[in-house]
Amino acid sequence: MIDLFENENTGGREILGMEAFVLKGFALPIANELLAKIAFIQTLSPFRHMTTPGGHTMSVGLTNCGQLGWTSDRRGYKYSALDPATGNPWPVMPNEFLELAKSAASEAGFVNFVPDACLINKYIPGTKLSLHQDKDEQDLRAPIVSVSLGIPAVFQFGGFERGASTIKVPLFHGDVVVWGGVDRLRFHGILPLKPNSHSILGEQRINLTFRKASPFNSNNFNAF
Ligand code: MD6
Ligand code: FE
Repeated sequence: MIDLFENENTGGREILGMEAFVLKGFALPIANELLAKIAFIQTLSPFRHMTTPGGHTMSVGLTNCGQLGWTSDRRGYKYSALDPATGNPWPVMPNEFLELAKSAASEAGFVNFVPDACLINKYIPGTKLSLHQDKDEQDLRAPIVSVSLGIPAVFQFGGFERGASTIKVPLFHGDVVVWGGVDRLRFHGILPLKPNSHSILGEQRINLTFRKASPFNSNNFNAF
């Protein structure tokens, strides 16, 4: 099926919580640049399906860029400076990525966000991401900035326990979710993607998730 309206609406914001927002279409002006950088990154660190500690193969394909990359295997989840598939450092985070993440964070009220990790997830129709909390980062005061590209997905946004009720939020090409503060540890996930096709990406959704994975360090402040 082809979407005539790939971006439901642009320019507004949707409030998901006290400190959680969808910035509609925020990344649209630079979406093509982001896609070009992703195409380059995957030549250095290809998308792969990681194994969860429970022994399942993730349906999401993933890679990373930045100083630290999120990885999973039978031993658990962790951030690592090296790509376990290549033994090399993860590709450098492009400046466009960094600037987008900083400006989206400040738009949502989080000043001084400097991500050191960008997880890049690839979905095809049928792919899902089960409800989870993002808690592998050491400085939970930093927000998370999540950029949706390609075909739409339904984001589930819940409470602080897995069983709590969730709201369902459609995310379109160019939408950016920013969340932190009191909402930082909410459970969330992506429902199985419906068959669809995007004019540029085809039958794919790519999600960029920016985090600050390293511990709090006062040297990170450069206000003076
Ligand atoms: C995704 N996102 O949108 C998966 N986590 O593909 C996440 O897991 C996520 O969008 C934390 C904050 C925002 C997110
Ligand atoms: Fe997450």
